[in-house]
Amino acid sequence: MSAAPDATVALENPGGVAPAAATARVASGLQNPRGVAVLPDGRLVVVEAGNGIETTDAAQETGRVSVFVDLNEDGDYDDAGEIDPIVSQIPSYNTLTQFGTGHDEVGGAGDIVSLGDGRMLFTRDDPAEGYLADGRPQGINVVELSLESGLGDNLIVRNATMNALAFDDAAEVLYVVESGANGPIAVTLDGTIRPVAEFSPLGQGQQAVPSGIALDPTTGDVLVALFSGQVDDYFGNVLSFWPGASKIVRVDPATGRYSDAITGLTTAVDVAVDDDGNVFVVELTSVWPSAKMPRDFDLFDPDAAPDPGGYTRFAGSVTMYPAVDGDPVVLANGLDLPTNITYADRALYVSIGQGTPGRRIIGPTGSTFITGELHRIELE
Ligand SMILES: [Ca+2]
Ligand SMILES: [Ca+2]
Ligand SMILES: [Ca+2]
Repeated sequence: MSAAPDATVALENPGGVAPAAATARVASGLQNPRGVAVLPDGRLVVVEAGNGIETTDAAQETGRVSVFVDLNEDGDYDDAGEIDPIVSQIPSYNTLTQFGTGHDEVGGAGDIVSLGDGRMLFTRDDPAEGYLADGRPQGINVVELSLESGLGDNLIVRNATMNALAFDDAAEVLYVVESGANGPIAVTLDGTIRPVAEFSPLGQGQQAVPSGIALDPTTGDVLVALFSGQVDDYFGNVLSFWPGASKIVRVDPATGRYSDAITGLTTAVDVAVDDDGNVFVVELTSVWPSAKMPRDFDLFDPDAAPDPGGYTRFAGSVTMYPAVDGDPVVLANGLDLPTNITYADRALYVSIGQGTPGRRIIGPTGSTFITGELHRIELE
């Protein structure tokens, strides 16, 4: 596996070379789109974390899981009736107001996987839901969902936000990465949990926060995106990440042994693998962290200054790392804070636009607003 390209290459495309794949925006006006599952019949199931407004009125909650169908077959999901919510009113929150992270980052429902028979599993994250008798926060769970019977039971309840899921259909094992544990867990469909590995800290001693996970169908390995935890800079300021420290690790789930697969990344936030073992990495942004937001920033004030929200916007990318020899290929760049990637049937689905929907930001051509979008990258 080759080293990562220079981040400036991904951002600027020197020589005017266009990204090496056709990208189309297939849905817009979403509220923090996250995980995408592709059903056997080709329909998409898309999770939206919502708008981040914390409310005690369940009817006002904005997280949802929807089936996306291209009814008029024009290649997108923006036409009437093409987005059909199957679970709505899922709690949503903003990490800025909830935890003072300095980022305009919405939490709630997150990743989703299809089990291949109409059943799915997705993550929920509601810090306001309270605690179980044993002290665990009951709002952080993986829950079952079925096209036939709707929302099911919790498969597991955990202590910290679960960032991503991958499902091995042959073994019927779910792999989960959590922000509070620096390694994946394996979960059987009866809810039995086995820790798989625990990663060492990254290059500057920061936590190896896993943000994305995928199964390599050619080897049975699990690939994990390590985003980087907070780290001090030269001046003692706390940075959200350290450019170059982020990486993809390859884990053998049987032994827990792991090794670096792709290093030198800036903000690897999710990873996907195709049937030939080519690896696709989505980076949230390609440049140094922008200034953090004050915790009391009014995210819903239409007159507030156009703050990026802690991460430089319109600098995200998708890069392919060939399974066999070959240089990395930038497939898309200039994306506005992408968070998730899913591979299916020679296409990649990329979820874009983290932050408070409708909040004013500066885009490549001036003032604009945060909007959630789903992009599809066609592979050859
Ligand atoms: Ca359509
Ligand atoms: Ca359309
Ligand atoms: Ca993913």
